Amino acid sequence: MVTDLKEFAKTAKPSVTVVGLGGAGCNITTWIAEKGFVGGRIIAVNTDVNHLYVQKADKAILLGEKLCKGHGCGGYPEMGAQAARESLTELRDELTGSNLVFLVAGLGGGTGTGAMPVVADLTRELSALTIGCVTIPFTIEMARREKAREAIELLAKSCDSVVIIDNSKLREIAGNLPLKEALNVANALVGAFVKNLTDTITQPSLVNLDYADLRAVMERGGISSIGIGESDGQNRVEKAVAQAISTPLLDVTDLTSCYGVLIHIVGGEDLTLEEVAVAGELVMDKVPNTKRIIWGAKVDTNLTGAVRVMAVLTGVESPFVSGEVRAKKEVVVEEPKPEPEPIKPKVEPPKPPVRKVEPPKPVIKVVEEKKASSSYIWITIILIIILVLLWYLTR
Ligand SMILES: Nc1nc2c(ncn2[C@@H]2O[C@H](COP(=O)(O)OP(=O)(O)OP(=O)(O)O)[C@@H](O)[C@H]2O)c(=O)[nH]1
Ligand SMILES: [Mg+2]
Repeated sequence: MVTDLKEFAKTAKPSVTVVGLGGAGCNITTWIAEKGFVGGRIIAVNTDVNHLYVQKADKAILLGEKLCKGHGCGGYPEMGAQAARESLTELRDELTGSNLVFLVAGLGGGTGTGAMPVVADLTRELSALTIGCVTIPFTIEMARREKAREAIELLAKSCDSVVIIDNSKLREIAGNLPLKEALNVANALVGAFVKNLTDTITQPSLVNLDYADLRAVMERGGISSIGIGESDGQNRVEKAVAQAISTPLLDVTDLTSCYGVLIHIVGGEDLTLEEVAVAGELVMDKVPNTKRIIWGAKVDTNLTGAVRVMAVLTGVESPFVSGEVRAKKEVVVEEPKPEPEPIKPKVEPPKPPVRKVEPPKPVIKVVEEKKASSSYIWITIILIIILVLLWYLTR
């Protein structure tokens, strides 16, 4: 009987596939492969052959060989979509039988951005729970962000959930890092999300996540935002949860009205079940309007003394996706125009208004001069009268 159950457990395990699409997507799947990925398969997919052949994966697929000739898509998502359609048979062969598919990419280029919606349509057709995991470019990459926004509109329709990390939000958790290091932080975040989730579903963990539970939270979950927090010492769980909830890696309009919440906790060997339960309750307090909450926990011996909490909020509304961010940007672009005006007064003051007042002075002088000249006349007249009187008396 026990043997039967063991056999059954093996076949009942969900089949997980992680697909890295484009340059960033493949960098992330290579990060996962290097950390050791035992719960599923990794497929690296790119139109750029030079980047593809150095990746670590169970399978590599060169997308759109005829269309792109192994040179990439040069930032054109339409070309990425076309390349994916060209390779659809190969993709279908590799993905058939998967229950859970993570599609991973950095949005903003051509291959990942264009190919992901096409591959998502395929995996949904194959009845796999399809979770898109994407990063969106930094705020300074304006044109790329707009491409990313358009792709998310498509992904929201074709994926069950799209977990989004805004590269610009990384500063809040990682500080002002050089670009390459910031991208590595993003890769590690997306990679950890995929790996932790897969581990808790497929490997024995402190608290296992059930594939059916995951499906209940992520299926038709729409846009999802992740928050992470880490702490040690006293009240480490409270502090880690507070941090995870207060710094979502995608701006959300209203945190409290999300559709579902997935909490994942990693701690050292000292992590207790009590702490796991407390973390769940604390998150529930912060998002009171959701009933769909699931959590999993695992022990990582490298983390003794500390806990790391990851909260995934599904079905959120984001100003980035709804276009409010774009609208704000337009205002920002227009704002500088009136700016030169306030500078004018600063330039003008040197015109001394005091000097303008000075000209009346000559008028005053003229009046004084006139007064002086009339008194001279009177003195002369008086002198003449005195002289006449003297002359008369001395005669
Ligand atoms: N998270 C992350 N983002 C990256 C990485 N490398 C590049 N990016 C960003 O991801 C976006 C897409 O870049 P790539 O993945 O190189 O583009 P691609 O999908 O290969 O598309 P093409 O090269 O145009 O065919 C850009 O905005 C990059 O700035 C990376 O290693 N990690
Ligand atoms: Mg590329």
